[in-house]
Amino acid sequence: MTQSALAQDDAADAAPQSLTDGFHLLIDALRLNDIDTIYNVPGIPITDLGRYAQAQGMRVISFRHEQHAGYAAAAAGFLTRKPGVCMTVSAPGFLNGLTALAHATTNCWPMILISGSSEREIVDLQRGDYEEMDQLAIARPHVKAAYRILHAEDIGLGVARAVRAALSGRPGGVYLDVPGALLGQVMDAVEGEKSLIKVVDPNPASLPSPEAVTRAVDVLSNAKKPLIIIGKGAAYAQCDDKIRELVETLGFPYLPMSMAKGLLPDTHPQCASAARSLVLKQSDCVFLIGARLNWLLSHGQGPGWGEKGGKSFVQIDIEPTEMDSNQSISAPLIGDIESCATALLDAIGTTWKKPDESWTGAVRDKVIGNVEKMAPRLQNNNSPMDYHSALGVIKQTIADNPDTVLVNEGANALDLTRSIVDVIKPRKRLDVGTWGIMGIGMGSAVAAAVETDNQVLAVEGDSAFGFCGMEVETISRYNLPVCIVVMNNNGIYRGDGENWSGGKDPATTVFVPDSRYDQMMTAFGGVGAHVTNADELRQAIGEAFASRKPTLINAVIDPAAGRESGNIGNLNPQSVVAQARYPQART
Ligand code: ADP
Ligand code: TZD
Ligand code: MG
Repeated sequence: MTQSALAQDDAADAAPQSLTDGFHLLIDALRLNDIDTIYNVPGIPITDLGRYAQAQGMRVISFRHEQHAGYAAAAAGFLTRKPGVCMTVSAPGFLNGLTALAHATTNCWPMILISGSSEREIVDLQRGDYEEMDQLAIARPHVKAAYRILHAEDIGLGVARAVRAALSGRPGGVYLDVPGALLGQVMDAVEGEKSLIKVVDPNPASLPSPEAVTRAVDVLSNAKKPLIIIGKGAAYAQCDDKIRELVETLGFPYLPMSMAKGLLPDTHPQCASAARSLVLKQSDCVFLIGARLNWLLSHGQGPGWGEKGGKSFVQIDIEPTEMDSNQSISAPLIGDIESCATALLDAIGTTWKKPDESWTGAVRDKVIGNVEKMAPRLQNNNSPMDYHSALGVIKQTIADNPDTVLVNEGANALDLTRSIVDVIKPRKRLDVGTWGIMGIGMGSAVAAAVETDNQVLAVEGDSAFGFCGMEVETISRYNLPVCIVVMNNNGIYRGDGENWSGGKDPATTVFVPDSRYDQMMTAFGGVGAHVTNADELRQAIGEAFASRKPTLINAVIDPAAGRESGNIGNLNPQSVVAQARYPQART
């Protein structure tokens, strides 16, 4: 036996089996609540917490930056309906993780950020501790709940409160503050075990009232041109068969929001995605299922929504205060989606009269016409590619491999992928979410691979990828089946921007032209490919899927192919002064 092994043995003797500590209680409390994975970046005071968690059989995925560990935890929460857990060090690590925690809260996904922190007596007197910060106070405005645990015997309680807060009602982010000293606290092992709490029914069914159901059926049955909008709350709810039954029984055309794509296959005959403008404008009744009337739906108003006051709204949501947040909701159904859908189906029975063919047929004709119009654009083999030629290949890839999790971010790279690439199965699309964040890609890809073990295809704008690109090392290190396609158009929106002063600095929106992002993956032992046309792209993706090796494909896109801000250019502020001063600004 070596000297150090002997020393370890002595130490083990000195710590009898009858004791436990804060480290182990925290790990035991998480595991007791079915949390088996932690997304983390190590450092004081949580380095050993990660080691011990791994030693105890948890999956601990260490990232290069906390923001991406956090985005992974947020995506894991959406995919699994369990809180995704991210663990960070104090102050700067905590702040890096906080962006992702706020993102989880904004998207209504369950996540717990556990951050080590400095000691209260030093922080509260601002005596200047290592990475000192009042993290609890800073977290609070961005989360559903924030708790600090000071005593080992309260760890069970703290974790139980965090799990329940994250999952119950409208899900969201929870912050758990873990001062370093807590982890080293020792207590009796039997007492410690007794102090742990397994949360019972953290996500209880919430039934709509019978009056609310009757009212909703009344409004829906009076509609002549009804439309369903399905949001990512419905994807999160994991009652896919019930939602499909409801949509098919009602017989309304439906629009899936971005991350609700695939809940019913995008190829479903009632899917109206390719007739979006028509159905938003002409419908007379909109039935929202786990979708908010926020900016992504122009707040349910404006020219795209047809005549003012020309629509009634029915909405299912778990959160009562969501109602009337943008438009008057004639029939609110407050409850969980499964209970509401079940109650509606029971109420309408077998006598439901589907909407008139004059409406559903017109929508269907528009869909078929638009899909046919798009088809030839998706089949060109030009070099460099435009977005459409690259996405024609990706569309076929997903059609052939419907279990693939498609991760997607960028501007043009996002908007065009969303509208062109059909998703066939539920929860197979992860993207920028409610905030439209750049940089969620690699964290989401890691979470998708870790949580599902399915092949992941990340379609990334070159700018979007830049926010999280260092995590290709993480993907390589854990040997995850992730294929990244960087849509490389040399910049943000377009790669042909100019410096309007005529000076020597590059334009604010362009990057080093003809960069080779593929070499970032080969630097870490993964596979890199550089492709300039659709045939080469098809081959590179085929090889990545066959081998399941970490792969990065640098897909060369015409720098002039994109549009400013993709589909949301109208959100850019404009002024007459600027337009008079810069001729280039006139559009
Ligand atoms: P999208 O961006 O796809 O339109 P949002 O994130 O805006 O979707 O809306 C999701 C909505 O779903 C939120 O208002 C949330 O409260 C709600 N929600 C989440 N889970 C459930 C559930 N199980 N039952 C009912 N509503 C839910
Ligand atoms: N920072 C963060 C965190 N989120 C953002 N959404 C932005 C900045 C602003 N932004 C967008 O909204 S899209 C985008 C930025 C920087 C990048 C678009 O360029 P891209 O995609 O290369 O990713 P395309 O294909 O060139 O349009
Ligand atoms: Mg770009």
